[in-house]
Amino acid sequence: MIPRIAVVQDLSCIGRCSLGVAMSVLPAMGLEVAALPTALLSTHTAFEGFTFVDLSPEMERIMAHWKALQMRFDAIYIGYLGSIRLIELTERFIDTFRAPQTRVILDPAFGDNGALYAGFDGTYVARLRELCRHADVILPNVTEACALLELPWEDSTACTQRLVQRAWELLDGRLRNVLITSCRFSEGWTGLICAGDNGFVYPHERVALSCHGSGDLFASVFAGLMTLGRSLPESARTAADFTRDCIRHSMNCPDHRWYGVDYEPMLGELTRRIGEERA
Ligand code: PXL
Repeated sequence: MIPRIAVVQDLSCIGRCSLGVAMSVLPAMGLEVAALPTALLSTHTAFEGFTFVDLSPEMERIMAHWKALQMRFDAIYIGYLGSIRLIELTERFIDTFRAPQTRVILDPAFGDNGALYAGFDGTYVARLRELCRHADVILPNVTEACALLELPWEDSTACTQRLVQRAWELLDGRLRNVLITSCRFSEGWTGLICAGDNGFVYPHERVALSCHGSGDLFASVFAGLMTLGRSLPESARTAADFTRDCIRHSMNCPDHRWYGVDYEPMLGELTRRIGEERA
């Protein structure tokens, strides 16, 4: 049986992020995607003049239909939502479709580099903190983890150190693991810290390139591996290595900053790596 993963996030028509990434990466990993778009945008919100339509009315209709069909999901992967109403509906989605074995993976996706994305404020972050309690694992980057914990953000090892000490405070409700991405370790080293059950640290070499959408690529690969039954540390390391390799690949392309990571030539490699691990 091919595992089925529900993906709840926006569709940005340009800029390689969110559903666009999930719908190409997850099938390459052997998963069936049930796509639930939360919003439709002309581009992601870092482009000047983007259009945005909140799809919450349609999301309610889709959820009602899926409920009538008694749809079952092996995992639910949630990313960028876009409004308080969409957060509320996503909470309802989890309550309606979560079965005992369904893993719920949430990437808060509301900020980066010390700032919130366009259109978000403290009220949005506070409501999202509530949603985190309904997930098994959350994947904030350092900016998002600081905002969720109401800590000041800095691009520094001191900031990572503060998160190591405080991340456990987010473990509430069903939440068992907080996996923080783009942490700063010593000079030239970046990586992951994971608080919660079997916590760990995974430092790796920093690639000198900041690519929009790299968090979404990491989250898709991570969610896919978890759905395939891999352990959390293995899923995190494999997803981090793959994302880093794709960013390296993007070094040749001048458009990477806004148009996202050049991951397409690496999809075959992803399929191969997963097959090798399985063998
Ligand atoms: O990559 C995260 C993301 C997803 N979706 C939208 C975004 C962003 C980041 O800016 O704007 C619409």
